[in-house]
Amino acid sequence: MFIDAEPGAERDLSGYKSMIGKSEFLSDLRRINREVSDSLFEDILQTAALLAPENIVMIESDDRSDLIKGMLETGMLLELNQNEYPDSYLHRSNVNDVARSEKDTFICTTGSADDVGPTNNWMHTEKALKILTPLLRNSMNGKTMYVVPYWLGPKGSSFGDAGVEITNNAYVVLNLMIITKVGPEITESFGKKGSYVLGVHSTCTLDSQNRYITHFPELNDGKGLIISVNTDYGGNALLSKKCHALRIATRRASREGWMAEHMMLIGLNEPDGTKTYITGAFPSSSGKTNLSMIVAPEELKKLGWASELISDDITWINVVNGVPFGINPESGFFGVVPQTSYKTNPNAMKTIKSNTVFTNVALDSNGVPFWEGKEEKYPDELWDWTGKKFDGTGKAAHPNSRFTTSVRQYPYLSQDFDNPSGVPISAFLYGGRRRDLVPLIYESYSWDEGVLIGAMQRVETTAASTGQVGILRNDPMAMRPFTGYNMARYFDHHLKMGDAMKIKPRIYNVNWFRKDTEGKFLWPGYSYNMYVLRWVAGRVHSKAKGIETAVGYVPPVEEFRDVKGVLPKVISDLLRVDTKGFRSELEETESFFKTFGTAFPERLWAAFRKMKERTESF
Ligand code: SAT
Ligand code: MN
Repeated sequence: MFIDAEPGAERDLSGYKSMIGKSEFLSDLRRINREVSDSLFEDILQTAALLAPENIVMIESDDRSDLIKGMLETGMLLELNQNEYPDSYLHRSNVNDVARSEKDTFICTTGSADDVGPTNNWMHTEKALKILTPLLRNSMNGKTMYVVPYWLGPKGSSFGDAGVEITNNAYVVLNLMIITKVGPEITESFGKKGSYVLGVHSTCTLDSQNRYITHFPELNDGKGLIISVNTDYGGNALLSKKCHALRIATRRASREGWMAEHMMLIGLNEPDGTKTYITGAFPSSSGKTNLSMIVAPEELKKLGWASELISDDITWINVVNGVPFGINPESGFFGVVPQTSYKTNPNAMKTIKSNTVFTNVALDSNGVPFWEGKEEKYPDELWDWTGKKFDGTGKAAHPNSRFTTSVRQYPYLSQDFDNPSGVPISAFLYGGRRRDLVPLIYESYSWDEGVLIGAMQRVETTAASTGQVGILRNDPMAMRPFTGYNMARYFDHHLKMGDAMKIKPRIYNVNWFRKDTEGKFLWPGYSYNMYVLRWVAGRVHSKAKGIETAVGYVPPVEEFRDVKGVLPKVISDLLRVDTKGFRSELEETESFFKTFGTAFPERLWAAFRKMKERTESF
């Protein structure tokens, strides 16, 4: 077990034993894999001994109705207008707990800070457990302890993974029931996997001074243990998501030869029936979900261009016979609400019209949820995300307000979503919010330079994480907050994965967020990004031209000749590579890369020097 429940003290655990003993999931699991079932029984028992809950509830069905009923009774959920938003609810989180907290997020090992590198917080495992144990002890007194066994990935996929989250929080349970697979359908996959990541989450008192989101990749027999306390918010508390599917997964992936990435994944359909699978890594709240739900503009739709969704946030990539195949480990969205409208993202609007849990949005007098960007005007009467009457100052919905909805409600879900083998990926996009420098798109000259482009990403911070918004920071591959080990080794792993691929995805840098001198966006974005994807598909299938620049190939302006409403002059500005600007960008990047010391791969320095030389000769 991970922690000494009560050193020296003998507790009577028979009550807990009989509660756990009733679990059908455990008894079914026992038939498939006795060892895993016994070890899960023991983990639940020991966790209960430490947390001392009033009772234990196993989540072993995907029926959410009882849970929701209970949450409505306690006020944890408010029912929305059931005519407009059937089976949909609002949850208001604690006001001090509304976004991921990177400063409180730790990777803990028995080695040294070098294990996690300069972009992560590190703590020695023993020290962390010393801090956490007293916070956890008896923290579920009088509360229910929910146990949620979940499965990440398509059912039966050898690329999937099993996890168990133990939590006192029904909102966390409800979200897990949407964003992961739970219930009897997962028992077989779970048992066959033979191990699981264990997550323990306790609300405690929501004391922000004692908030910890800790990862122990070495514990739980090397499968990984996650402990999160004093927070109930999204990525801090839904441990399947960033904690398991990224931080724990990245480290395992580096050892086992696969990749866990903060990437959306779509299938692009061309008029001639060609399908091209494209991933895109963008920091939280930078348009990843919108891109994953893209609708072609009318002119392209008429011709037959369309997009289907596999993943909006996380993609796991395995190389099979030299070809990278991607799966979505998740089964639901936890997407940013503000600025979502029928204009910007009609598919999201359709998806969240029913069966949706909203977190921290505003509410009008008819019980209809509201957020900035939903409609032109504020409704006459509105209650803000904290439940106070909205007086027009500040934001009505929290900038990081979210929707949780099953992917099954998405109107254009790929038929390959459930394919246990995943889909073959042809292109990686890297991007983020950059008001200047980065052109609309360019293509790297090689895999290694593509890894460099990913590693070079400097983008503006967003409301998805606590702290200031709009600050430019290095966020390699949009993975700075989500890599569970030293990022220098993560870069090295990327380079090596390229070696394992016979057909390497082409790698692009994209930027939808360039602004003019008056601060207005130059590119309309959203559905217009389909023109950019069209060029990507053209490149993949050797149909589209590229013009050489210092940093890579850019599309000729003619590629965008049919774009309506954007002046050709603006397009050419958007595609211009500011060579001098990139030279200073590389200097900035160099100092960031140097923070990794000797762990930084020489091979990436070589790619860096090549690009730098080109910025001097172009
Ligand atoms: O809060 S989450 O980490 O789940 C969302 C995000 O920041 O991407
Ligand atoms: Mn994300």
